[in-house]
Amino acid sequence: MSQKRALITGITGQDGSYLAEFLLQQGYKVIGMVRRTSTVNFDRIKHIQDDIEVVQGDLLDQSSLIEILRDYRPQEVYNLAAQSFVPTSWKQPVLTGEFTALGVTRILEAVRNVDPTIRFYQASSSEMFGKVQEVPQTEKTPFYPRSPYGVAKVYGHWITVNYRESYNLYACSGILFNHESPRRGLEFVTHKITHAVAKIKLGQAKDLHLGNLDSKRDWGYAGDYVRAMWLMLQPGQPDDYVVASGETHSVREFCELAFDHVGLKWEQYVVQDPAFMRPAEVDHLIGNPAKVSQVLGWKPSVSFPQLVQMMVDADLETLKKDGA
Ligand code: NAP
Ligand code: G4F
Repeated sequence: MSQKRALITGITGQDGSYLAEFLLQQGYKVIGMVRRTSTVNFDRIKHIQDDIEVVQGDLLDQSSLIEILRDYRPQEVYNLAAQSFVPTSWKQPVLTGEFTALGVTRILEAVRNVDPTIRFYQASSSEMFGKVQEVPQTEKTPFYPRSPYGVAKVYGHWITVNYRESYNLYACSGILFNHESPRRGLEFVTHKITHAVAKIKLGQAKDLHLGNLDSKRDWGYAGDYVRAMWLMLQPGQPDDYVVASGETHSVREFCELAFDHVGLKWEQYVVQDPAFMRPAEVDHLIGNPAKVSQVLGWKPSVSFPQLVQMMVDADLETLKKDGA
């Protein structure tokens, strides 16, 4: 049997790097789309760079997407590229819409025109639930996004559903709740906390400024979540799935566990700072993963406390290495 080929947009991101590793383990040829920058930033994929093919393309440029599909003929496309930081979406709402919303149509159009048998995964988000209409959230919960990012993701979700229904594409939308790892961008709250905890422990920082400590998220481990993406594209019916841990924790609880892990008391270091408050907040996310568990057999392997400890330990190790 010939080797399967998968294209990942956003391969330089957190999820792209874990998905690429996972697909390589499954025996895939992995093609990663990266946008042109003046200096390359392959930190998250440098350990697998020799095993994957990196190609230039941009979700803003339709012809680059068509050309990549024509040249590499993947059987699976994972659309992970996006402007993914919620606060930036208020500062750059139009750009966020171009990448995160219209970018999905551009790649779906490329799939439809080049090879409609391609199986397509869209990285949708629990941010679409926003001001939640029910608790916990399922595939049937109505959306009420609270940021330009959330609004753009709702568009990306519905255009994926629409192309599945209009053109019979094998297109799936994974509604993923927050998933984290040592590779998470430093601006996201989990990595911001664990990085600061490690710095404070090593005497390199004095405090940690955060926004809303009461906000709650359903946090899981990114390495587990990319497995769910792949499962959605394996033989069966194309559909949409909520992927979540089914637990929710506050930012305050995350701080408590992270500081506890290094023997410190979070109250002595955390400062609430209005600069990190959002114009509109998503207060209470908790997903129900029953469908993905029953239909695809997906289960997470890393618990919330294990995730926090893994991230603190990784930051301590990196900072110690950098200092040595
Ligand atoms: P991330 O670390 O921010 O990575 C985003 C990726 O998209 C990067 O590789 C980035 O490239 C690329 N990108 C941005 N704009 C692009 C463009 N115009 N053309 C081509 N590539 C572009 O995000 P992540 O955490 O891995 O998340 C992956 C996807 O899942 C995103 O769509 C995100 O919105 C969605 N999602 C994430 C979570 C989560 O908790 N992590 C939950 C639900 C949904 P550069 O390296 O060049 O910036
Ligand atoms: O870590 P966050 O920035 O992630 P957020 O906004 O939930 O978005 C992430 O998860 C989504 C899935 O639901 C993805 F779609 C999206 O792409 C991204 O990966 O913030 C989490 C919570 C928020 O309620 C925020 O207000 O933490 C609160 N928070 C409190 N202090 C903070 C801070 N967030 C950040 N980034 N920085 C703070 O200082």
